Amino acid sequence: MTKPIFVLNGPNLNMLGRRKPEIYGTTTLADIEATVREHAGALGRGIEFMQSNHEGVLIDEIQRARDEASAIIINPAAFTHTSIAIHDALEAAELPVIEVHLSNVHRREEFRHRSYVSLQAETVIAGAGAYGYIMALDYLAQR
Ligand code: CA2
Repeated sequence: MTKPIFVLNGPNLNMLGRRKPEIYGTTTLADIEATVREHAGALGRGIEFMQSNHEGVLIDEIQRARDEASAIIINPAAFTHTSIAIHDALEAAELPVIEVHLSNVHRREEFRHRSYVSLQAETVIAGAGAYGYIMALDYLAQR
């Protein structure tokens, strides 16, 4: 049986839909999970979906993915711009990595323009909102 795709979400994404709708929209993370799960099912794939505010917890999941996942879709949130540890964990995972951002980080503050994660990502999707996760699934399905 095909291993699931891990869909990992970083700090503060649990606040989606509750604040900053002008940047991140009104969709909650639970809404995104339901949509992603349904779309993955239609593609005949399973997912494991999680969010953490803690860098080490995300790294533990990336390490688990190495054995238990077929690919990683990750929105590392602010850790995108800071975390060499997440970069190193993704490198060690040796899996296809798709980096997703809800907002177009390149149209925002300078500090969001650098991504350590992109060095390990096969594909980067930014600015498509929650649909970016669906694009990531479709990309993996046709890969
Ligand atoms: O655009 C994205 O998906 C980001 O990864 C979101 C991160 C941000 O630090 C990245 O630069 C780009 C922030 C997620 C925080 O989400 C919130 C949602 C609602 C209210 C407050 C924060």
